[in-house]
Amino acid sequence: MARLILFGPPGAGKGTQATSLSQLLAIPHISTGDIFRAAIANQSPLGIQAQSYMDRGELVPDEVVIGMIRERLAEPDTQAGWLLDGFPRTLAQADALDRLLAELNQGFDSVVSLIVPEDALVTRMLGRGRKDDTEEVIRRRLQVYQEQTAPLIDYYAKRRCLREVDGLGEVSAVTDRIVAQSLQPQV
Ligand code: B4P
Repeated sequence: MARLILFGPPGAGKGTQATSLSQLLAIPHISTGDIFRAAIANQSPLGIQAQSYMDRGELVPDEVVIGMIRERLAEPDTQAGWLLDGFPRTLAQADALDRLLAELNQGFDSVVSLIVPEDALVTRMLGRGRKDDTEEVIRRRLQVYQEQTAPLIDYYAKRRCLREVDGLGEVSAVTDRIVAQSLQPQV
C-alpha cells in the first residue's frame, strides 16, 4: 500500500504523473485541481466559489480545500492508499493534513517534489492551454507558488520525507524516477 504526496510548481506535471502512478500502484488519485474543475463544470456552490480564485491564479481559501480533502480521505477507497496531487499547497494545509492523518491513524511514504525549471513550466502551461493558462495568470500562479507553496519544501525536508525528483524528460522516465526514489528505502 502506498500513500504519496505529489508536490511541485504549477505545470510541473503533478497531474500527469499522478495519472500513471495511480494506475501503476492501484491507488486513488486525489487531485484538488480536478475536483475544483469538475465542480466548476457542474456550477455547484463549491465550483462557483473556486472559479474566481482559479481564474486569477490565486489559491482557493484553505478552509474550503481542507474541508474538501477531509471528506475525500474519509471515503472507503482510500483504505487501499492514496496519491495526493496539488494538496497541501500552504503551510496551513500541511498542518491540517498532519492533524487529519493523526485522526485517521495514517502516515505517508514520502513527498515527491518534481523539479522543473521555470522556463519549461511556462512552455508546458502555454502548450496545455487551460483557461488558467494565459501568460498573465501563469505569472501570478508562479508568484503565489514562491510565496505560499515553496516554504513546504523546508517543512518536509526537515522531516526527511522529501524526495526531489527531476521532472524533465519523457513522462514514463519521470514516473520510473519517482518509483525508484520514493518507494524504495532511502539509504
Ligand atoms: P492544479 O490542477 O493542481 O494544476 P497545476 O499545478 O497547474 O498543474 P500540474 O503540476 O498538475 O501539471 P500537469 O500535469 O497538468 O491547480 C490548478 C489551480 O487549482 C491552482 O492554481 C489553484 O487555483 C487551485 N488549487 C488546486 N489545489 C489547491 C490547493 N490545495 N489549495 C488552493 N488552491 C488549489 O502538466 C502541465 C503540462 O505539462 C501538461 O500540458 C502536460 O502534458 C505537460 N507535461 C507533463 N509532464 C511533462 C513532461 N515530462 N514533459 C513535457 N511535458 C510534460
